Amino acid sequence: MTDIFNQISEIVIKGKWKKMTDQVNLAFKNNITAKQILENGLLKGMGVVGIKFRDGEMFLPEVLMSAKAFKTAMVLINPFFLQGEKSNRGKVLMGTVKGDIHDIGKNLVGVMLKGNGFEVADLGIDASTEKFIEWIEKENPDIIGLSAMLTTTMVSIQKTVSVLIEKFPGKKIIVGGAPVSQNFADSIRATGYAKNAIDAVELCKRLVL
Ligand code: B12
Repeated sequence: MTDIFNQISEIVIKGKWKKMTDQVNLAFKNNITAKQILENGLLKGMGVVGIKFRDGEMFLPEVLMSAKAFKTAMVLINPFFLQGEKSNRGKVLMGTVKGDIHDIGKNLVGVMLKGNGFEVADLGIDASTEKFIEWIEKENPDIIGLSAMLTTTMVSIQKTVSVLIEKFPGKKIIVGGAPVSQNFADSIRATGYAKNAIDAVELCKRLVL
């Protein structure tokens, strides 16, 4: 079992995405759950990628391949997360802010929310404030979720949130992503913050009560 997790993790680290499907299927054959694949294989591997990238041991093209490997596995495990509750708890609009193209975390939050009875609208990456406004008017979500993974794009979160608070008073706005914290969320007057997808689900459940 440990070996299968290590293999999945290695595939992410080495970016050997073509090998991912076989490995995930092997994990399923061994009764390993989607949650275990995610936590013990994929996230572990991406954690190592993050460290190697930070330390200059991995470069952008390699990290892109790692992201591709991660996403290949997500396509296979997503259906298991989506089998959860069928109730309609409300709608969440998710987007990655202007200047930022990271979407793995945002997508994971979206999948977990869907599996817990939320409807999710996804406006994608590198989204301007105008795009958020357009989508809010179109989708009328109960909660708006903004993701940022770069210290530089925390400014985009701040800018967008301040406009959204003015334009849609009372709308619930949540923020997240690696450089984001509860303190930052409080300082920009966001309604909430969560550090990962599991906590994001709990946060959204509380907000729609
Ligand atoms: C994969 C990756 C990439 C991929 C992204 C592929 C993709 N489609 O997403 C690529 C190769 C494209 C990339 C590019 C870059 N990256 Co990059 N990347 C990463 C890496 C290694 C992993 C991110 C990831 O997917 N993690 C796994 C997911 C599951 O976790 P997560 O994203 O944190 O999401 C969870 C939580 O944060 C939270 N969450 C996320 N969003 C939201 C939203 C809400 C509302 C809520 C409630 C919660 C929430 O829940 C999620 C699920 O649990 C990180 C390292 C790291 N430590 O994060 C660097 C990292 C984020 N990247 C970094 C950098 C510098 C870059 C580049 C600028 C590099 C360059 N020189 O060009 C570019 C930026 C391009 C751009 N304009 O955005 C730095 C940022 C440093 C900083 N402090 O600003 C990091 C931290 C790496 C490092 N240590 O140096 N990157």
